[in-house]
Amino acid sequence: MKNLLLTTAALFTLTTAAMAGGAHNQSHDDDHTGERKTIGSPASAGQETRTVEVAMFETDDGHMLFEPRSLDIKKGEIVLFNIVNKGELEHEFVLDTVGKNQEHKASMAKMPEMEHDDPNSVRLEAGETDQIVWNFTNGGTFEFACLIPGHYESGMHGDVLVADKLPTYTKGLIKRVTKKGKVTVKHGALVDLGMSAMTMVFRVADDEMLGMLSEGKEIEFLADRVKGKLTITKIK
Ligand SMILES: [Cu+2]
Repeated sequence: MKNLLLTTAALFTLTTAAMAGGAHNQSHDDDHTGERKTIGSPASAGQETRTVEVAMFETDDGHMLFEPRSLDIKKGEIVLFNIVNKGELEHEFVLDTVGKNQEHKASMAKMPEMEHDDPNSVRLEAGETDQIVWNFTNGGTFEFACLIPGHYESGMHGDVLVADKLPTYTKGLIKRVTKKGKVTVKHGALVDLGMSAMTMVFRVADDEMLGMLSEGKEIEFLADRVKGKLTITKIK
């Protein structure tokens, strides 16, 4: 999964990055690939071309999550995020490159009381809501995350794919799940792979995804060939 995303990201980082919002412009625009890229720039309410509702919450089994778990955004879209903290703890929503989130997370670990006030992030007490409006001017794979110590590790992060052409999700019904990480899915046409509707065995990207799958569940998914095996890489 990670490798696949990094490859995808590399394809889209050819554009020279515009200035990002946020207070860290001068210092660390480079991510670990050494290329300059940013997630885009702030915009104002009213300019949005799409609205996305984001919920933050804790689960009974000790996870902390965002809903949706990931996002696909068309390059050039201006997105208004309506963010609500449905949990009992304080949470944040920080939209940035994976590299910058890692840096930011490291400084938060040293100084947990540190609070940012950047246009690409909000920090909300239980029950609070707020908005971010963001212009996704650059293609790539970015991230939203909560960087309060321990929260990222508990599940509070998701991929943001920004691309000219978004992948086509396929609907499927799970017929069988094996412990070895294979799932049998009765699915519609896999448009991007040029395959018609049928029932087929797939690998899954990781254990986290395997845990989300069960017999009889209906999913919308992306699949690709990973190391020669048809693999479910993403679930909506
Ligand atoms: Cu959090």
